[in-house]
This record gives sequence, C-alpha cells and structure tokens, in this order.
Amino acid sequence: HTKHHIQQGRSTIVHLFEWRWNDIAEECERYLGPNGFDGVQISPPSENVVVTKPWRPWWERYQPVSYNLCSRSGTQQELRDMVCRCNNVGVKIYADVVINHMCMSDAGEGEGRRRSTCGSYFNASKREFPSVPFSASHFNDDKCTTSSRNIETYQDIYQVRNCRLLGLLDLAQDKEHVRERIVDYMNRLVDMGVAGFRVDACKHMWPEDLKNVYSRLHNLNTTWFTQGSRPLIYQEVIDLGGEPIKATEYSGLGLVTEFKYGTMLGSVIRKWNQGKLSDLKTCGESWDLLPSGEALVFVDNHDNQRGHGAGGMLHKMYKMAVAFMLAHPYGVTRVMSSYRWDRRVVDGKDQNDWIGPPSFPDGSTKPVPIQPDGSCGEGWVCEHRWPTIRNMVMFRNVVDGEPLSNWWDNGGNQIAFGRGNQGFIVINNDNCSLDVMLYTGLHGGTYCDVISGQRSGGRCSGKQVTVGGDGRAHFTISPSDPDPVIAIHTHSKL
Ligand code: ARE
Ligand code: CA
Repeated sequence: HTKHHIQQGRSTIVHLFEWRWNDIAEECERYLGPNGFDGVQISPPSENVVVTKPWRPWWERYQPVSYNLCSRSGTQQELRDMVCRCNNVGVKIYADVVINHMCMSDAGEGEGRRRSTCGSYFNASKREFPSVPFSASHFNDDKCTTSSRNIETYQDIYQVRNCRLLGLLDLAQDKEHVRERIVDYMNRLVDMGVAGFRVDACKHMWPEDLKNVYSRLHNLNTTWFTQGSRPLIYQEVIDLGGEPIKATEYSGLGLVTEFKYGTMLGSVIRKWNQGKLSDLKTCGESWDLLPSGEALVFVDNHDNQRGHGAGGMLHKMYKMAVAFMLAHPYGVTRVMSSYRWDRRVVDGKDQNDWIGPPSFPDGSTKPVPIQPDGSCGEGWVCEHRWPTIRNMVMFRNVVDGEPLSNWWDNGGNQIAFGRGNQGFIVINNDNCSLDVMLYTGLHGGTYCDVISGQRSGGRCSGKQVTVGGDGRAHFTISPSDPDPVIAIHTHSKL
C-alpha cells in the first residue's frame, strides 16, 4: 500500500448504525470517500448475547459475552477487509466499544450460535465468560453497595461506577487482568487499522481506569496513518447537568459526547421556552458547553432518536439542525444514519423502540441496496445520502479552520453567518419571508446554493446567489421553502 496520509479537511463522522461490514466497505468506496466523509462509527464489533425476547433487539449488541470479533455485522475477516478498503479511500473507522460491562445478569447460560453471535459459551449467573476469559472476581459485585446490585440513583458517584447499569454485569476496570483484556481487544482493532473508538457508558467507569487503558493503546497502523498517530477517543458521557458526575472529568482523556448541544439546538429550532434561532449567536462555551476542541456533537443518536432524550425532531427541522451543526465551527460533528421501524408510541413511549435492523426471518441483517436515485432501500434511511446533508458535509470540509464571521440575525428566527471567506449560510425559521442584503465575506461571483441543489457542470441545479465585488449578496427565503436554508461556498462557485 502507498502511505495514505490523513486526507486534509475531512471532518464529519457518520454512524452507520447496525450496518454489515461488507455494506460499509462498499459505501466507503462508492460514496463516503468521494463525498469527503472523515469516518464511520460502526456498531459494537464484539461478540454479544443473542436476545430472542424481544426478537433480536438492536441493543443485544450492548451485551458482550466475549471480545471475539464476530457479530451480526459480519466475521472478523469481513471486518478486517472493510477497515482496509475504507482506509484505502481515506475513510477512517471508529469502533463502538462496550467495555463497562458484559451481558445482563439474568442472561442465563449459553453456547452455540443461538445464544451468542460466535457461539462462545458463557454463564451469566456464575459470571463465567471463558472466551475472554473473565470470571466472578473480575466484576464489581464486592464494591457495589445497593441491595439490588443495580444503579439506583445517579446522585451517588460510587453506585454509578461500581453497580450495574440496567442490570448489566459490571466489570472491575481497576483489576490488571480486566485492563489487560480490554486493552488487548482494543489493540487488535487498532492493529487492523481502526482509527479510534466511541467508548460506551464512560460515566460508569472511573476516569483513572480509562486513562490507564487509553495509555496502553498502540499507535495507529502505519499502513495508512503517519508514524506515532494516536487513536481518536470519544467518550459517551450524558451530562445535561443536575448530577455530581461531570463530562469535564473525562474531557482531559479524549473527546466527550456533548449532549447539551443537540438538546439546545433542538429547543431553539422548535422554539421551546421562548428559544429563537438568534440565540445561537453565542453558541459555544458560553452555553456551558465543553470547549469546542473537546466536544463530539450530533443532532440525534441511536438512543435518543428512539425517544430516550432530545431526539424526535420533524424532518424539515432535523435537516435545518444538521445544516447548522455542519456549518458552525463548534465541535467534531457526527451524523446519524438509521433504519425505519414501526414506531408505536403509547403514553409517550415507543413500544417498539427495541426493534433491530432490517433483517431476514433468521435474524440476520439485510444488506443495504442503493436505489437508482441514490437513496437506500429495504428500510435503511441513509440520512447521510440526503443531498442537503451530503452537501453540508462537503461545506464543512471546504471551510475547515475558518472562523465564524459576519453573523447577522433579525433578533428572531432568521440568522446568517460566514466562515472566513470560504462559506456562508442563511437560515429562516420564522413564519415570514427572509429578504435581506447581507455582507458574506466571499469574493464576488456566482455561487450555487448547496441546499436546493449544487454546482453540476457549468451551472447550478438549484438556486444561485450572485455576490457583488463588495462581498454583499441578496438573499430571499420563503418559510414555505422545502428547506428554508441557503448555503454557498468557494467550491460551489461557478
Ligand atoms: C436492555 C433493556 C433493559 C435491561 C437491559 C439488561 O432495555 O431494560 O435492563 O437490557 O437486561 C442499550 C439500550 C438499553 C439496553 C442495553 C443493554 O439503550 O435499553 O438495556 O443496551 O442491551 C445511561 C448511561 C448511558 C447509556 C444509557 C442507555 O449513562 O451510557 O443509559 N447509553 C449507552 C448506549 C446504549 C446502551 C448502553 C449504554 C449499555 O448508548 O445504547 O444501552 O451498553 C440520564 C443519565 C444518563 C442515562 C440516561 C438514560 O440522562 O444522566 O447517564 O444514560 O438517563 O438512563
Ligand atoms: Ca462500571
């Protein structure tokens, strides 16, 4: 292989939730590489318990029974091939790793592929996971002080770390053997070319234990990454305030998922609590958010899109939120790519929030067919293939490194801002039309709007904007526009 140094200016991660490894490899080559995506977050690659009640829920993958690399998404060889093919086109792979716990305490005993995804034997009630190996002394039962052995309140930092999250057997990461097994698992992934990790349930592990584990990870594979490159770590810590455990306890170790960002964005776009788009002028640390360089940001994730949090925005608002997130300089951005399921909301809770990926009767996951218009079939939503999201991923690459500039707003729900002299975006979330002359900071010329279309050949397939020699341009956006957003950048200039 020729040495592939990291492609400059790639910036956005797409979470291809529950995709099979073979499909991810194809998507890297045919779509993600050419469209400038930085990387893919893959579902947990470790062997998990096979849950049949309910039938093969997506969340069975958050119940490991070993660190063998075979799962519903494919075999170890398919994983290795996918990592290689994606890296070869400049798309990094970030693995979702579940290292806080093993499976649920009442998962019983099992062996064979009807009980675990590689068929490994385990006995949950005896804490026996011989395929790692882990046994009873490697769990926190002796530390947990609650009678149920589960976490009963988030106000007690010891319970949150040393008791069971949702009844899941809690590993003792302070024990050298447990650290060694976790490090070995993560290093097998690093050595095959994985560029980093989404670390699950970090709130439930002690920062010093995580620091020890991260310090023992290998440098990235020099087939694709420059000598001495370190794995990128982003840690799932849900911190919306109100609890003693803070995201800042973890932000020195790696990035942290900034849940306040999506919650804040969702409320101003939905105009909750007198929120208005112009409030976003101060979006950043003044919003009690993590420093931009420590934050992994997203509009929704695999949990809260199921109504476990701030998710569940209307389609039009969702695209507006993603466009804002990708245009604004704050944080490392991640977009969700999901599948449809038959939501059945009763008393505000989706009874079907457990439903797993599109699959065959035997429980195996369906491939992702690409339709002639570029969308996905068989129930895969493929938000990352929606033209506005794809084009805004490119926008973010083009303006990479440029500061927020030339902010304008009408004091209500109409805003605009630039990124140096590289890009400019205008958003109308008011019920009345936007019709305004704005200084964009861009060089004079004709630019194609990348929301309603893009530059193709020598013309714009959607709206076009003429920027005068003085850098000013006239923008009109009707509230009835399918996407009441206009975005232009130097690569969409005719
Ligand atoms: C499933 C069943 C449970 C059952 C359990 C064990 O749903 O009823 O008790 O199995 O039998 C995912 C699913 C869970 C699923 C689990 C295991 O979401 O429903 O449980 O897999 O199969 C807290 C954690 C945070 C965690 C959320 C879910 O802090 O880390 O809970 N998120 C990650 C993943 C999840 C995954 C797990 C962790 C477990 O993203 O997909 O669970 O690996 C406040 C607190 C938060 C708390 C939040 C929700 O906001 O501040 O800390 O998040 O409430 O409780
Ligand atoms: Ca724990």
